[in-house]
Amino acid sequence: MPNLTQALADAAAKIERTLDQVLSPDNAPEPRIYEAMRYTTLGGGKRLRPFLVLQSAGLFGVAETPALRTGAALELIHCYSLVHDDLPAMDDDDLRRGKPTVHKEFDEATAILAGDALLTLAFEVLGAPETHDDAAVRANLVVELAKAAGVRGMVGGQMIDLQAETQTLDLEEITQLQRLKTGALIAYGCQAGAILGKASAAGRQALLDYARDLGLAFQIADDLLDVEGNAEETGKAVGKDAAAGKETFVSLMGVEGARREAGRLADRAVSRLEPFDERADLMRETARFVVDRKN
Ligand code: GRG
Repeated sequence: MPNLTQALADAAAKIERTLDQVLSPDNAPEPRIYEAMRYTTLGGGKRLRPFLVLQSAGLFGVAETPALRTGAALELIHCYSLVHDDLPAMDDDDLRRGKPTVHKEFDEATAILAGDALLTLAFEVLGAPETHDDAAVRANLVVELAKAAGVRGMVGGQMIDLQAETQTLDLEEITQLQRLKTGALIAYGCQAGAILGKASAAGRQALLDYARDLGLAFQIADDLLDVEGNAEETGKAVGKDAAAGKETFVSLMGVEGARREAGRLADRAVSRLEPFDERADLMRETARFVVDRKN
């Protein structure tokens, strides 16, 4: 069985090449916007979301190019969200993936435009015939990504998060917030392979159930890193939630309680993959990885 660390590194290298291709500045009207898009997208990040696309695609025998292009589109959306989240009007962060954030390296207006351009490029990539020869599959990929990234997904979760600065949320509300803000893109990564491979409804549902637990476990680990991690390892500022007085899984459950809950969710995520054979082993390992990660 391939080792997860090696598999993540191999997938990241392939995704890097695909992102480099789709971010090629050929015929760019203005090089600066491409510089900012490439600065924020290339050469960093765990590439966990595209990894999930590649793994779920592997369960259904999907060819490499469709999986890589779908994974790259998802990573473009993730990168856009990080650029906008780091802006002064949102989280106001200076450090991301171990280097200055886009508005620090370039300027605020360029960061807004680079985020907008990454968001729209994602849909251009998915809609192109190279992504899948069946137009219905491409349409499904586009619609599901729009839902995951938009008001019923990540953007909706971010809005609740902004409001949480002035009101106290309970565990149920935090769970709902995080299912949208972080969980929706992770869920897209897990179901993308099923869409590409025209899988049965049952296969797609099993992956969505896995993703629901994985996404929450991932977010609890993120909250733990904000308390216990350091900027050197995480590549971003830590201690921000407590400084902002925000409720998180850790503030509500305590460090030990949060760690236990992340472990429980990871175990349940693994059990959701029961219908799949050993081709799902790396997804099983991924559930452990997201709770044990240091960045
Ligand atoms: C601005 C529309 C809009 C949304 C922002 C995702 C998000 C919503 C903000 C990011 C803030 C944040 C730190 C969220 C916690 C979970 C998360 C998305 C962490 C970063 O993802 P990783 O750990 O990062 O996969 P890398 O750099 O490895 O890709």
